[in-house]
Amino acid sequence: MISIIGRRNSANVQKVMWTVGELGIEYTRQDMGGSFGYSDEYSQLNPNQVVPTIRDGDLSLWESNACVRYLARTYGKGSLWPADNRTLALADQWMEWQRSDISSAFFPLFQNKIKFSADQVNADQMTAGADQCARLYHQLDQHLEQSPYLAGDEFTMADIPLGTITYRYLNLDIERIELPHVARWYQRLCERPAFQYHVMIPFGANAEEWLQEEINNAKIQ
Ligand SMILES: N[C@@H](CCC(=O)N[C@@H](CS)C(=O)NCC(=O)O)C(=O)O
Repeated sequence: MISIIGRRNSANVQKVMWTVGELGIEYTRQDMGGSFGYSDEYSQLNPNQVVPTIRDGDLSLWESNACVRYLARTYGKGSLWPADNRTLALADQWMEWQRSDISSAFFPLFQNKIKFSADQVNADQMTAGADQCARLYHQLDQHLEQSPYLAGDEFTMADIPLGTITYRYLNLDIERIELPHVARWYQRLCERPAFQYHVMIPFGANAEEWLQEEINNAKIQ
């Protein structure tokens, strides 16, 4: 039984939840972070004061993409974890790109648009994030013109981190450039029950609604 610790409305937690959902692994999830705060016991497991952390037997692991890789490699060889090294390397590349480029562009956009109260909003930061996302998603769109999934013809772990952020990006009330190939890939993700259940959950339109959704999702497995 895998234990996942982190609030259900965290994108980094959702990556891990989606992964266990795809793999059909038994799990329990415990609320932590955000309005739930951090227990002393959790801080011993993860000194970064962020979520998620997972536990599998006596292993305790943090960093969401490392958790996705661990679960895919341990429980999904030949499916989420590609069997050949070339596909594996490409999967890794897109996961790194999500963690570095996409994350640093999207985070300020999402924080300012949804999570910050009016007096905290930094309009310049939000515009810069939106411009950066447009540039990166255009690049992603060009890649997905050639390839149905990020690492090739099949769905792999690579699609999970970027798919999770893309749900949020495409559902933000902002102007976006046309992304026909991203849209087709995203539509395929939307057909997956584990994506629907763990990722496609409302996140509200402002700080108050965000918090309400966090509370609404408490205890849901
Ligand atoms: N690099 C870390 C980042 C984790 C992270 O920043 N998580 C956010 C939620 S998405 C968090 O814990 N924020 C503080 C909180 O929720 O209390 C990872 O990928 O796991």
